[in-house]
Amino acid sequence: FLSKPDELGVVAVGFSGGQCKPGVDAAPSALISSGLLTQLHEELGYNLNHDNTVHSYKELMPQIDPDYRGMKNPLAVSAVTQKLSEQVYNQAKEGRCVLTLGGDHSIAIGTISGTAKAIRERLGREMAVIWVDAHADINTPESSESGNIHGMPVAFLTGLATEKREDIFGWIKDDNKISVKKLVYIGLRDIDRGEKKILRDNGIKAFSMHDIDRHGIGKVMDMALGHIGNDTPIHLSFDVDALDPMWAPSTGTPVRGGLTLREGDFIAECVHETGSLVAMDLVEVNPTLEPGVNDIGAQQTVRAGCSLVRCALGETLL
Ligand code: HAR
Ligand code: MN
Ligand code: MN
Ligand code: MN
Repeated sequence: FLSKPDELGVVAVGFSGGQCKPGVDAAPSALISSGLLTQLHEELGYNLNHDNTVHSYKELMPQIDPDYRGMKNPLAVSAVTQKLSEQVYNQAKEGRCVLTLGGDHSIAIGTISGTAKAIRERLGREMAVIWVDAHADINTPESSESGNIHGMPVAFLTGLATEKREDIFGWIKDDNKISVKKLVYIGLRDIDRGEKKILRDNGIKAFSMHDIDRHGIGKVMDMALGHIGNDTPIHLSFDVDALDPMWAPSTGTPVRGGLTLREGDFIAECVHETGSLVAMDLVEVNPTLEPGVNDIGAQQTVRAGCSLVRCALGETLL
């Protein structure tokens, strides 16, 4: 194992400023209320390092936050992810695997930048990122049509987007970044034209739903992990919208034709089996959307999210 096998860092991030729909900030509390942390402790035996706080970072929110290079809420997203980066770094540098419960996917700017730096210092290694998502989230501020920063985290983390202003992601230094060569996507099916060009021009490894249909999820995981290479530290960033809306309807931008719950769990299990998982994000659960009768859609999505996390942390080991 590249992290202490029985220790887990937990960071709960109730943040929704990377996109426009309220509610995704309520996900950490919903996941925790449904018993996720208790299960990780009592059933999987982890010693949890958690401050028992769902961070909303209200103290970091600016009074006014005008669009900048087309980005919405740039100061807030930058300030929150900078603080989160430090929290995740502090957990990872102790040798703990770090679980972050989001929040929208902009928070990956904080989590990945924090783990990347800690892993460089602790292991002298560059880590890989497995990004499981319907979307590539690799827009630059200029290529983005929405201005929502949750569609841009990968661009800032790989250095494909840069900004000098320290208060708008200029705090992301080289040791916080990841290489496009060590990035692998799984589950893509809704990619903007500008993003397709970025993926092509940079030769980024991506397994779309088409690839999963063609080869099956088993072969796709062999290829994805083969691309990363043995013994490479892995940060798994899991957007619940990678799952088909049949399994995870309560998310801000659902896209039909996605992963089954079993395929999602299988991805997480395969990453666990490598022994190289150093961090996981679970993002974009929005328990206030698709409430339906008795909140069935929200409950289903929360349950799916809990299952993905347990699988990545070793639940199905025989
Ligand atoms: N690509 C679109 C954009 O940049 C939509 C992104 C939707 N993103 C997420 N994260 N839900 O994966 O705005
Ligand atoms: Mn916390
Ligand atoms: Mn995403
Ligand atoms: Mn997505």
